Amino acid sequence: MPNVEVAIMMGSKSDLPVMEESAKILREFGVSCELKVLSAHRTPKETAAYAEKFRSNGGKVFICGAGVSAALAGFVAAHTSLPVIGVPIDSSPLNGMDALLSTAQMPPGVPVGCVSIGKAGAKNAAFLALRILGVTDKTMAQKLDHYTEEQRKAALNTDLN
Ligand code: RP5
Repeated sequence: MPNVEVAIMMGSKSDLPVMEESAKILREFGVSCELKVLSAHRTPKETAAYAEKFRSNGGKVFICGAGVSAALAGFVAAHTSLPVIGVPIDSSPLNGMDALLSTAQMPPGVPVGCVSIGKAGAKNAAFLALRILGVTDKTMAQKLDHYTEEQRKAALNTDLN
């Protein structure tokens, strides 16, 4: 079995319908990923241990989705120097605005790349992870160029009549 390159973490199983959008895209591009329920608030010790160990197991990028007062991405970023992408989840009465601010507003020196709220954000988290992998993986960079070209052609071929 190949090493897991991208960890997809989420604060609760209730986040899965959003976060599986990241997994679908990574798998389409042939990237091994692992989905885990781990929470900054509910399982802090296990979350820290996972974040600290991931690099030594061959891991390269974290994608972290959480809702409400979303500490997960920031908490993981505090326990690794690998890139961390945060997906704010719209699971609260504030429709994810609380998670957006708590994911994005990190103190200097502990970066989280925050994408947009919900499924669109989860998809872009995967594309951003692929671009990070593409910095050193030429084949991945070519696959992404091909995808961009296909998107361009599809947009230009849109028939509205
Ligand atoms: C957050 O609380 C989770 O990321 C989830 O978005 C939200 C609600 O969790 P559950 O009560 O559904 O487990 O920590």
